[in-house]
Amino acid sequence: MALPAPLPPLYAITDLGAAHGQSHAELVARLAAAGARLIQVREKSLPDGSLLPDVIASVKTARSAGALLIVNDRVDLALIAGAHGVHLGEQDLPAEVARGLLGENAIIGVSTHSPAGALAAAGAPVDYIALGPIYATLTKASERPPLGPEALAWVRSRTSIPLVAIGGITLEKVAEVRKAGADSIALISDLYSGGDFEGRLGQYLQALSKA
Ligand code: TZP
Ligand code: MG
Repeated sequence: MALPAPLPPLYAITDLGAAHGQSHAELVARLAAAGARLIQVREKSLPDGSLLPDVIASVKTARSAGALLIVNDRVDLALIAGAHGVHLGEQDLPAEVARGLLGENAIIGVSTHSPAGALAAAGAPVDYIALGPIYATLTKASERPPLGPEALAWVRSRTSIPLVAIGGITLEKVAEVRKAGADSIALISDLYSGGDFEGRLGQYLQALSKA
């Protein structure tokens, strides 16, 4: 499995809602230029056929910038585009099936929503586990209550698999989630909400270098 150790501490996720008409690939280029080394293309609305050229361009852009490009949900697009990997949720293909399609060198991550679920997922052929929401978030409409950093700590004390914290993370929470055992923090809303996401990303990288 081709995940670098340690996992890049910042996991930037694309959001076309914040992109003001830019494509995922344009966002990927700007995120990578600002220092992101692990980037996920997350697209919940566009159909596969419309998204494919953007994913192909995103992979090309990320590769030339030395960043890893992970595709959310869509294993087929990841395979066609030669992405570094996929991020799977409960509604997506099982990790075992994605592994069979993408091969041993692909990076496969999964979303989990409880400490027990995260621990169970560590038994699947995955390279990292995302756990969330850690804090309250508006990005993903869901009834799920925030798990708190203690959920990360619980999982961290029971498995050594790379852990990604997601959901409601802000700059002020970086030290807390890192202390709880997150190898990486995944960001959407707090990255884009201020308008200057490259500047915000720089602030995160600086905070992460100390946490
Ligand atoms: N899963 C749980 S929260 C979330 C996903 C994909 C979105 C990211 O959260 P935020 O609060 O926008 O950084
Ligand atoms: Mg999904």
